[in-house]
Amino acid sequence: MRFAPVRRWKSAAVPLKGLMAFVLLGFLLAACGTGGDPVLVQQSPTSASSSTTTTTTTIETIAVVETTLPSLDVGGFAPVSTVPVDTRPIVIYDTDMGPDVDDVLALAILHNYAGQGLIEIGAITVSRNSVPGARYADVVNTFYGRPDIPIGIHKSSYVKFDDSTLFTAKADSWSHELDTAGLEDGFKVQRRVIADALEAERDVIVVQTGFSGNLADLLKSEADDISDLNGIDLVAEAVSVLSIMAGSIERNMVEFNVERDIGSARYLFWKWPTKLVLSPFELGDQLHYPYSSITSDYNWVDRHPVREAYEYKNLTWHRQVPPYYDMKSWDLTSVMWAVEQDSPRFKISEAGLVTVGEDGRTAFRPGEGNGQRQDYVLDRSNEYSEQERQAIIDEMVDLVSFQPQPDLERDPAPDPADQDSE
Ligand SMILES: [Ca+2]
Repeated sequence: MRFAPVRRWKSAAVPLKGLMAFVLLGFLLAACGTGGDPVLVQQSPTSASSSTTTTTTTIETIAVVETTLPSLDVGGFAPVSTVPVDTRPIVIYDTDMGPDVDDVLALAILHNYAGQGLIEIGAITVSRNSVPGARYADVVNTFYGRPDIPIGIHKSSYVKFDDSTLFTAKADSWSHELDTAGLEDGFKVQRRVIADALEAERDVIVVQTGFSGNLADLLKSEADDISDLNGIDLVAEAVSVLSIMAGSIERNMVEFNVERDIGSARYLFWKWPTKLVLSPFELGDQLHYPYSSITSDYNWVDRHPVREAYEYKNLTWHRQVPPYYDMKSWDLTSVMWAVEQDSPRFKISEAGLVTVGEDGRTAFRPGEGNGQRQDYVLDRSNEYSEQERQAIIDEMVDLVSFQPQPDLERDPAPDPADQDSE
């Protein structure tokens, strides 16, 4: 809600009414899901053409519906971007997907941004050797109508979690299709997405909200059949920024994402060649996604992968409101900053350098650089007023829980056979 898209994106040339209708159609279709199956938010021109009247705007890749769709509350969201599809930044989301639930909410936000036309989700790479983690990412992608997003995992990871104890175990209960036997190493998936983007002259943004194994392997990678460039050169050529949730600046602690794979984190922070923006532990720690939103904002569909992940387990480190909790929103901050870079919502430090010590402790050295890049830190929450902090939380809630208006919620789901009679 209430943010200005990144400045490099041109302002809207398509009538707002049509744009809003396009957004609304997607969520109308989402509301038409059946029973307990995942619903699909169709975004393609093909899906838009299911309406009786369609008009193709000057943006040839977006078909805008000019019908009398019910009015939906779109909160304070920006209208759909008119940035042509083939020039939108491509986001690679690298996530541990499982040990904590903020990754799921962060992924939902990416789908919201993609639905607004602000970005394209290029790939999801799981920074654990976890098929269930990959599957839950695919569940979320399928739920939001993007079942074909490439997914990779960190096969050589030594980070161990028992997925049977995590929400990722729930992936079995969702209908989705993922070639688990064919899952590739995350760095290879990343190489392919970046190489394709480079050829197409498109910007890539990388968001990391887990461990650093995939990105360290990417930087160590050599030229191959995917690209003639090694990993560092490939990143330097095509990736504008790494937005990363990791580390602690204010506290004398080793943050979880770093602690589980210190070697990879040290390599990443040593070698990453382009701009890096760090969301430290302290920021998300003070931004609590309200559990009351989970119980009230997701009931427009029988099953919602965000709600189910959130409620799967009582995670004690989040506990605010028993028996569940207001979730500390670490990973959401890095996703939001990655796409809303010019928004005044987040305060950002002066340029400097983030380093990771042998013990995993992170430090920020203002004014320094490593000859290749300079880093920035999203300011800690104690530098925000209560009003500013609440504004971020409100935006998080809007971004994650985007939904049809109550009049649609009350309507029974249409018979799927009717939808096929277009
Ligand atoms: Ca995470």
